[in-house]
Amino acid sequence: MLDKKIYDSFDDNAWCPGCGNFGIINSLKGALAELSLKPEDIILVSGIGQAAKTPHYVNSNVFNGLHGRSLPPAFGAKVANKDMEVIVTTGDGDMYGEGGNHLLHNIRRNIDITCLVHNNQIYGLTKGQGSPTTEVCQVTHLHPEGVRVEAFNPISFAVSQNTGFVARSFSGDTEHLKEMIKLAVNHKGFALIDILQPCVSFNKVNTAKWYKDRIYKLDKDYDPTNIEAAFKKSLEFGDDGIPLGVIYENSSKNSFLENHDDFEPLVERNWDPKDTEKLLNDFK
Ligand SMILES: Cc1ncc(C[n+]2csc(CCOP(=O)(O)OP(=O)(O)O)c2C)c(N)n1
Ligand code: SF4
Repeated sequence: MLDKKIYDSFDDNAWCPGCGNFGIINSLKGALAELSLKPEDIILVSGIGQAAKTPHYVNSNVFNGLHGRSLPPAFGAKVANKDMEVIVTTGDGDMYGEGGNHLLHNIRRNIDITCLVHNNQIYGLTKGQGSPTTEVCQVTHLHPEGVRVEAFNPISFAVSQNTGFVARSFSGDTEHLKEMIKLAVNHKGFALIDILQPCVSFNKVNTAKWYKDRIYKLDKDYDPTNIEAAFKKSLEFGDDGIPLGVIYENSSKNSFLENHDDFEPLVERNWDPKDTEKLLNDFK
């Protein structure tokens, strides 16, 4: 166990007082310290947004890239340095909106990355437009008559894609979040944590109280390895409750790097380079 002060950075913090990002960064540093990961052993990668500023405030290796593009450099960092602990820490707009395509394909690849999505159900940095997770009918600056499209359900999506590790936590429960981050980092393969986070300045609906009134922790006898039960659980989000914990886990899948450890063919190659020549000639 390390002292979590070693992750403190000297950058001035630009977050609003009361922002849920403070709880998330606190849990992240606590998890890294308890996992004894030194600043040089980790890289935090993000896109653009308030959440995406997290790497600025952590003493570690950092890559802060373009909006929606946190996963491509994270993928590159992991492939280039297998021993590096790669953690993406970014917003719901960044990951589920602009970055959605990268999320889908990195889940498929099962690259060993921990993906922390600070889900405040709004675009914070650009001052409160609806994000992919804003609920239908919610009024925002950009939708004065209410959002007219259904919200994206990241947990259902991730379970449906057989993502290796899928969890939900809350920025206001830093102990729970710290434990979820430790499990996600230790998971071999792609791990997603959707972290509910109040945006005190621009989301006046999903406040800390709104979340606290609805969240509950999964029972000890809940089985996260049952994909059908997990999918059913993933549909719970609203006034009847919002489950927190590991919703789905499949540890039996090979990670991307295991599948590319050597370049032995996965199936016997029944093809000769000369065949290409023949094929091209056939087209003439
Ligand atoms: C390609 C591109 N489109 C749009 C923007 C403008 N933009 C910057 S941050 C942002 C939204 C960020 O929202 P989210 O990822 O939810 O993070 P938050 O600020 O709420 O933490 C947008 C739309 C941009 N920088 N680049
Ligand atoms: S605008 Fe919202 S998300 Fe951004 S720092 Fe302020 S409270 Fe946090």
